[in-house]
Amino acid sequence: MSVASCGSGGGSGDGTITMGFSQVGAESGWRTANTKSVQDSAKEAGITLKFSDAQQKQENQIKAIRSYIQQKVDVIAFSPVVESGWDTVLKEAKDAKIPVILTDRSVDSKDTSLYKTFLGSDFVEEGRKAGTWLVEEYKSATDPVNIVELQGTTGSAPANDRKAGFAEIIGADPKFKVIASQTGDFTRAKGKEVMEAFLKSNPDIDVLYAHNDDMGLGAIEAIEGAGKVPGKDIKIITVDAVKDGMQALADGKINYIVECSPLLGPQLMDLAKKVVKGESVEARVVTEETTFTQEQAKTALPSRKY
Ligand code: GYE
Repeated sequence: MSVASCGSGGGSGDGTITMGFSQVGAESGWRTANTKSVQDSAKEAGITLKFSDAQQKQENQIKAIRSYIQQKVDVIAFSPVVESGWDTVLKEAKDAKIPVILTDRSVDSKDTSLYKTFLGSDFVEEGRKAGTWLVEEYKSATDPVNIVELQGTTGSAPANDRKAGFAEIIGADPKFKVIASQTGDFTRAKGKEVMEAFLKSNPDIDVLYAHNDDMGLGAIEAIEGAGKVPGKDIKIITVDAVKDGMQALADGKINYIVECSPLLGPQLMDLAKKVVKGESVEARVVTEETTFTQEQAKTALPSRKY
């Protein structure tokens, strides 16, 4: 990658802010909407955006961040594909005096001075919301409830936290049994493939909990392929609430969706302007989110932006 910068403090040198952004990939509808939000908001905010797609690989993100450091961008923002293993590269950014903003996903670094703020959802809470709906839905059931879980990308914050929040809530009642739990990497194709395997080895699945809509949508194909009715024979809970997910919810194929907003761009640009100016910002900025039943999805769909 070429190094193009001039002026002190890096960036363009004319007062325009340059942001280096390392995106996870293009694995899901959520991610596509998130990328668009970041790109559109940078334009609106007059921020020059250097954007790279890591194709769900941490090593690509580390390379991108190093290149942004070399190019002396004014601020680095990234959505860490996994939680661990960031200390070295974040230390390099800190030593180069380039502020870092975590967006969407967090890191597990003990040294929180390595980044300025973390903007994104509360994934544990999302998992709790999914669990709470399930407990309510099955409140009068006395038989065991057999659940299969499609996890997000292994080691990612949303996979870890959505699993933990859900387990915390359903763990209070032993009738809820997670009989299989595996990663579907947040993609439709993997969601379908893993659900096919689940269906083969488990004849009696009551519920699917998928950590995102895309995996849930892939799983619906697998369920239909096995001659079962999604939303009826197997109840489905997902997270995100992207348009395709909401359509499946309105159509009765998904039963409940916990919203996770990808529209982080505007807040990210505001935070970037502040940290570049040296202003202090909140260490944690949590996105506001809701949940959708099938009826609510029908109402919300026409005005859904992503
Ligand atoms: O839920 C999933 C995406 O990090 C919140 O990543 C994000 C997750 C989102 O691939 O669809």
